Amino acid sequence: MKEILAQLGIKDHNNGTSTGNEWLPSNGGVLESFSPVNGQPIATVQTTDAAAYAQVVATAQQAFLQWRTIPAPKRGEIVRQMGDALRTHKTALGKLVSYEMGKSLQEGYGEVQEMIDICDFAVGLSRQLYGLTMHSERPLHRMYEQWHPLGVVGIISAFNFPVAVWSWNSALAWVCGNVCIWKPSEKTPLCAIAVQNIISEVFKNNHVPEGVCCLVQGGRELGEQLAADERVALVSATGSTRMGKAVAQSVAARLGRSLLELGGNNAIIISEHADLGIALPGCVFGAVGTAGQRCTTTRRLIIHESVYEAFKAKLVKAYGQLRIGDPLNEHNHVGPLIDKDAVQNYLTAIDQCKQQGGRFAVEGGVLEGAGYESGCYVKPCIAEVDSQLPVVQHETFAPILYLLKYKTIDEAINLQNSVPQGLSSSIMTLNLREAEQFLSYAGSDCGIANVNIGTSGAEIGGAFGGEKETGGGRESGSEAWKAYMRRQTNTINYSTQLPLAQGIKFDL
Ligand code: UN1
Repeated sequence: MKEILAQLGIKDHNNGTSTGNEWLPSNGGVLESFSPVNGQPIATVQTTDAAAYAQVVATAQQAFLQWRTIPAPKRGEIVRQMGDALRTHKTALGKLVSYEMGKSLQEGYGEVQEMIDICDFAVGLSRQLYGLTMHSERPLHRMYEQWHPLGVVGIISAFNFPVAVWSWNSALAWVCGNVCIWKPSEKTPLCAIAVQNIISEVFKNNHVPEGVCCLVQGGRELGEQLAADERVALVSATGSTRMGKAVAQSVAARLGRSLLELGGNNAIIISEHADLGIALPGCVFGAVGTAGQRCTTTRRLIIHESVYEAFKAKLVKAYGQLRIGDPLNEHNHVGPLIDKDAVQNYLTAIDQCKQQGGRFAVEGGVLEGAGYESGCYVKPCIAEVDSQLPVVQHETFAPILYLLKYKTIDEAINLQNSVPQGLSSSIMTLNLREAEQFLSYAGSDCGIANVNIGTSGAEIGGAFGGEKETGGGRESGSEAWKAYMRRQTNTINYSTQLPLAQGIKFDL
């Protein structure tokens, strides 16, 4: 790992604040990053103090005035080079993601691949920031709309996707003409430094001014500062619903814009018409991948009563074959949770589930002994519940899967929707009628609804996000770019008269 850290420009003690190429001195507190893989400290990061924060925001504001003058396709060309730089560093960065966050190496590489994919998407987008033209009701008038950049975009990202979620936001924000200030999770500060080192090189080669690509590091207070800062036009925040509500209130109080991507409580309906052969890997990967720490993780299976016992047996068998251990060893399926607090939350949820009447088909527990010294490795577990108990309504960021039984498709859809969150959902069925019902206005209430694939692992081409407590934001593909721009309606009169709309007469 030492070699990888050196390759990515990470030292034992790092400055955490950057305006691009420059790293600013700061007297903020120190974050120490520990790897959940082995519990060892990796390196420290100096957090951003008030003076450094002030300098970052002022530099970003200044940079915006220049960056917005660069034509969008030219900004896209810089983002294209960013994708190439990420291709070059994919292995090293993927390994660091795996080591600092604890996800499997394959998923670490997959995360960097998502960054590359969104760069490619953004390059094309840079020539497609389309506005509509309208027919005016007045003669010799023309109406159209333009999309202009917003200014400074603040990006608050979570530990579970320490680099990809930032890139979904920043790649789009940049081609749209904005400048970005990134506050990564305080649990994965080194991944952010590595990315800053990779990206700033590209920006330097293209003579981009300081301030387009900024990094600040710190805890909750720093996030609150960004949210409350009226100079930050848009705050895009990914994380818990608790955090999202605080950000939303603070941004709304100043009538700023927020884009929220918060908790999920994702379910897969396993119909009696399902192909159980494909349902099984979809459910198991969804539930245990990233050790249950994706916002798209499968947390509930809603299974038709006629296939319930058979499918449960398949799940129990598959869980028995899971290899839990060092995520950098490609042989393992499941790595550690991020830290001991997460382990505590997992244990608390298991206790609550038992108290509320849940029965465990696969028992949980914390692993001990050789290879598990960090204390962060837990057993993915499966609980059978008769109804959506309070613990089932809540998102526990850990590999706990709840099984529910249903009789009719209406009942299944109702169960799927009867939680506060609304991110991702799936149905496993070969029956066209129920698949279409699930996708209809009367079906899933989530931002993502799939048929015959699981709830996690969304591609970047679609808009990513969800409803209700998930926050309503959409990131990544489709028309998500519009959240990073302001729409301006333009009416141009090329006549010799001044007719008023709505037929109003105003003769002088
Ligand atoms: C997240 O967990 O915050 O759909 C993002 C997925 C990934 C992204 C998850 N592409 O599982």
